Amino acid sequence: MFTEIEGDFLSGQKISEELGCSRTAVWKHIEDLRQEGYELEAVRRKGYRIKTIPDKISHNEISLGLKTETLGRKIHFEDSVTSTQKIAHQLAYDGVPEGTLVVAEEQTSGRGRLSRAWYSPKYTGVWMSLILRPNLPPAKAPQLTLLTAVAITQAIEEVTGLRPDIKWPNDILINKKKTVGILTEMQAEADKINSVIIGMGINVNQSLEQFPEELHSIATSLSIELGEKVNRAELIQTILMKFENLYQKYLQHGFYPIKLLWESYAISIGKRIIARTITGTLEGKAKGITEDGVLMLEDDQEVVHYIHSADIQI
Ligand code: BT5
Repeated sequence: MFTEIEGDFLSGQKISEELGCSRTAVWKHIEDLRQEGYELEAVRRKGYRIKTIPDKISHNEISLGLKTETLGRKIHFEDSVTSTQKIAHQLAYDGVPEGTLVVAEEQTSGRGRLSRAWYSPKYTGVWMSLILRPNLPPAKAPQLTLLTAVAITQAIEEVTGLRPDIKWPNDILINKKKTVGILTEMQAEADKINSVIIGMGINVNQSLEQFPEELHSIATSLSIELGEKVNRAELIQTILMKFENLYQKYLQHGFYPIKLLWESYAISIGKRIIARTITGTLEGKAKGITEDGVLMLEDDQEVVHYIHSADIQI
């Protein structure tokens, strides 16, 4: 209906008559459209008007002009999935080549670490999983989370000019609010990685109202911070370029060059932090990361603890 009237107001009464539903149902439909990325203006006595339609991306937009050698050379592009991780796990198991990328416009059960939910509304973010097949022992996989954080940070800087901070191990923050979450999983044998599946969730064009209430004080998107919309396809291409560059460096020279870059973006090093691990809570100064990407925390008794996985409060 809205497409027929091109930018004019449509009254709630008219919508309910034409669709044959109640005014409450109309309101519900309007909310659904908002959730889908439509920006609607509501004016008393006039009704509703569409201000902007959702900005969709396509497989072609990502792959045309992509200059990488291996990353993203095969893309599985989906409109709606439960989780790109789930699809990527199956593809990895089926033997797809390194660099295969799964991208979705929406995830209905996006997930974070420890099965937490990752909120992934339609047409607003970058929700993707990259499959790698490095010839490395499983203990090295956490380094790839840090490498990913550097690649995404560099890409955000290049595309938006914003200056993100990395919070160990898997968050990227802008103005102290979470903008990106990374989830690294793998399929491995005792001493050999078969595949690493790197999930990347980036809040790009959500407005604050598009976040659920409980995330308002802790999350943000690139467009909120920048004050304008960001081209998601361009961001994906730039991430893949930066990633490939760092990954080649990493495979040739090891983690050290990546560690230096990571440290230049890290927010918590040298500061007092609280680390919540599955075995308990530790408080002290973040001294840095080891050559393997493990966090070193010095407590008030000057004992250094090596932390492999935790939620960090700064
Ligand atoms: C993460 O977990 O930060 C990893 C998120 C990885 C998401 C990507 S999207 C593509 C791929 N497919 C998936 O299914 N997942 C990956 P964690 O550190 O556990 O943080 C999870 C917490 O972040 C939640 O408990 C919320 O508090 C918060 N959160 C959820 N959705 C968010 C969002 N969109 N933006 C910011 N914070 C969010």
